Amino acid sequence: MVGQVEKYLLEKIEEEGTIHITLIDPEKVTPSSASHIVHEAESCQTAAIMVGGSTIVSTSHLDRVVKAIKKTVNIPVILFPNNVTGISKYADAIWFMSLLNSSDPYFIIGAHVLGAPIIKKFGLEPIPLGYIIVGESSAASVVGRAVPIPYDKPELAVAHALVAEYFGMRFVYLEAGSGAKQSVPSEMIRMVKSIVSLPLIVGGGIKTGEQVKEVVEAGADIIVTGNVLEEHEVKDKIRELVKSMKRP
Ligand code: 1GP
Repeated sequence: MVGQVEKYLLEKIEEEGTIHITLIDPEKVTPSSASHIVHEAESCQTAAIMVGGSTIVSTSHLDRVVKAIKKTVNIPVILFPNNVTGISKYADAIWFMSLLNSSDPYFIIGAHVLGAPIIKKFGLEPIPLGYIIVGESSAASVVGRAVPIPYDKPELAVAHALVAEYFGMRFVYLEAGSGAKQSVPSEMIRMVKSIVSLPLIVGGGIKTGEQVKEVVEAGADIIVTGNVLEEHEVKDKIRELVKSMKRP
């Protein structure tokens, strides 16, 4: 069943063409620095907040960060877990994400079996997502034991994204890895978008308005940025990114 947060995302995409989501890596923030970032991000029209990272963080710290974010913003807070430890009862929803190009069944289905009853108990809204890691080796690919899809093999990204669609997942995410030197290539985005009918999320290494424009023109429905907001004055950066989102 499609829940409220998913409905909200789909309506926003329908209205605005492409939307921006701000990613907070709980390992890199305190509750108060996270509050500062999301406050500025919401005022610059980011559509939602995602919370998660590739490496280890204690669930109690995650809880404190999510609570602080929830207290600060009205937009939805969606968990982006790397493992069962990435679940917090204080969020609104969780990407129920399968790492489709992992070579380890734990990241495709295993963690999910452990996490599903917790998600049910906490009343979180699960949003089924096919997660695909592309490009060079990254923290996400190492932790998730993924075989990243080479930048110049867009047809392999299409094949994986089709699996997400045929399995009944409702979003697909092309991930270049946080802080990636090269973001997901336009050709790959374009090819996935033209063949697969799921809403397409793109993230990893997007830092400038110019890059945002390219990703939007290639067909992304959701753009996720994290790193760049930790390195810059948040408001100026998000303004630059969100301003570049309007579809041509
Ligand atoms: C990482 O796609 C996200 O999971 C965002 O990447 O931190 O490079 O913006 P950045």
